[in-house]
Amino acid sequence: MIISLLCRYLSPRRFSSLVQTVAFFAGLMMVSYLVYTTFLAPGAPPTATVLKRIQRAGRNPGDGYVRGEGVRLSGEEKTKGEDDMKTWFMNVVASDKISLDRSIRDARRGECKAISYDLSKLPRASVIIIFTDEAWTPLMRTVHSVINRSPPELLEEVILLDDNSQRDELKGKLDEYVKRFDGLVKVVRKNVRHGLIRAKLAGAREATGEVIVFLDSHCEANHGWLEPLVARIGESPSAVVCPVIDYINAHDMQYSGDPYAQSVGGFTWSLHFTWEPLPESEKQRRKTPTEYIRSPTMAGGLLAANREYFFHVGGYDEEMDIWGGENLEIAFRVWTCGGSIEFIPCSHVGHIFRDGHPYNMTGRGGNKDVHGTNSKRLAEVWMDDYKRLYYLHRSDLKTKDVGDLSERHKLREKLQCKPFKWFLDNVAPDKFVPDENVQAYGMLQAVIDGTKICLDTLQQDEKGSYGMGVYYCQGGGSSAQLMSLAHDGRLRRETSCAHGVVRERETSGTVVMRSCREKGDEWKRQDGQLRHVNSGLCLSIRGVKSGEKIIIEVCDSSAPEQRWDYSNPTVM
Ligand code: LR7
Ligand code: MN
Repeated sequence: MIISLLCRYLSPRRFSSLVQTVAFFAGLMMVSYLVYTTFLAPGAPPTATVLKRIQRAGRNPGDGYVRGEGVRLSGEEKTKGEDDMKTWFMNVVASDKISLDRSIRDARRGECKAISYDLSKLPRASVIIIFTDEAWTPLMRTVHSVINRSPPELLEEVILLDDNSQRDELKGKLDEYVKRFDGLVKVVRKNVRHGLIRAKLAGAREATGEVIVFLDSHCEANHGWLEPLVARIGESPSAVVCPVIDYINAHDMQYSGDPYAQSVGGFTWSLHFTWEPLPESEKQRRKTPTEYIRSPTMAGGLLAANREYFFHVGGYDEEMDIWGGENLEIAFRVWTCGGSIEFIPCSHVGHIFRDGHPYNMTGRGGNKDVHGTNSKRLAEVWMDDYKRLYYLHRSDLKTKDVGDLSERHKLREKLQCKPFKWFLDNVAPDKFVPDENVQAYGMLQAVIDGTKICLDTLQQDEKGSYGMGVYYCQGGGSSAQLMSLAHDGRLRRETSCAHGVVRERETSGTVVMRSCREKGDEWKRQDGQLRHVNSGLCLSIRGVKSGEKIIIEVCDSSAPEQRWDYSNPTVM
């Protein structure tokens, strides 16, 4: 009825001009809506078109260094670059030579490249980059690589968390620079030094994405890095996931990535992070090479988590200062409180590995041992009685006040987290516990003319191979003198195992400690002697003085030089 009235009233001419007017206003509204949502609306996520424009606007002119090639310097620049190594622990001259948008090789294996993701179904991510006085080009290359290599659909925002940097260019110039990213990159400043642990927390608190991703401020995101991270978190929100960390050489910025990398994270009882080979159990469990890898621990810098889960499971320990410890803490905590730490083989991110810290490492109250005190906090809260193994290395910290732990204890209680022993048995079964399930443990000592002498590492670097020595026994159990005779017959320390080395046609030899990843020789305890099974020779200190290397020689059960006692033997 209304329509027929309208039709009668409207002549064809009038009708078409009305349609035109309506269409004009509708068009105007649509355009202004688009302009508003894409450019002006506060906090609106970037659309694909906006991100592409940002990517183009951000681009820096190319240079000769493509595909992640290293920079070769000469003359004055070379000298200047070498000086940089002393102050920055990276060659800033070299970094400055490379485009912020340099190309790098796709470090993924073929199977990874073949996966296609339904981006509309994946959670979006806030990428948090924390920094304190980082050099300009490594920092901005991190930002550019993230923007260039993230699908717009998945990138909520990039948060640059400035942990009280003092250098001028990280102030006004930075604020000015990020304007080209149209609000996608936010700079958040802390005017008191937070240290990296509180800085990460502060960044996470600013984030709005369903997923948060942390990066160090000298990284380069590789091709397709983000999709597999957020996909895994979408599938399993309690998985805290890490990309494969590719290597960027601090001397020349050369990028190298191994598509077949398959390490997992481990730890030492002195609470440092280690890389370990893929455990047999994971080899069995995984059906495809693209599947996630369960890892006992993580390196710490590069990780992604569901934001709500991250806070639910306790974020980080707010009282940890400056650097260190938070990486093992989050790993022990997440695993024992019901989540998992996983490495995602299809996600690669490069990191510039530096030999030192180009910033002040002194914590609150002049604390010069932030790694030690942070680690004590984690040992006290998460390791139950196994903290004893940390104190073996750091007996000086036993009585040290490391601040209030009650909040963290409460968290563990609230989340009903499993004991550390569960972690050892189920997550890190290959980790050697020196004083559990062994034939004997303690200081191996011989007595010569009334003087006690003990097997001792003689302060040698235990990472490589080294000759085992002897030294006057140190009461109280110096960690350098502790040895275990494991159930498998290996005479060993945390990671190194004793091998007997005898030259052909000789009747005595030396004892060399080598990584226990090699099979390792068998030793037998017999009537107070320690016999090296392969050679049939016995451990002896004949002719060996304190500070010298131990020997093996023809067994003689009456020789006091071959009589070994475990002081504090824990024979089980
Ligand atoms: O007080 C500080 N405030 C900060 O914001 C000290 C540092 N930082 C920033 C710093 O600018 C950098 O972006 O924190 C980040 C990490 O500092 P780095 O690069 O000096 O640390 P790192 O790479 O030597 O250390 C590793 O272990 C640390 C332990 O606390 C952190 O977990 C780092 O994030 C971690 N980095 C990685 O895991 C990268 C891969 C290395 C490997 C293997
Ligand atoms: Mn780093």
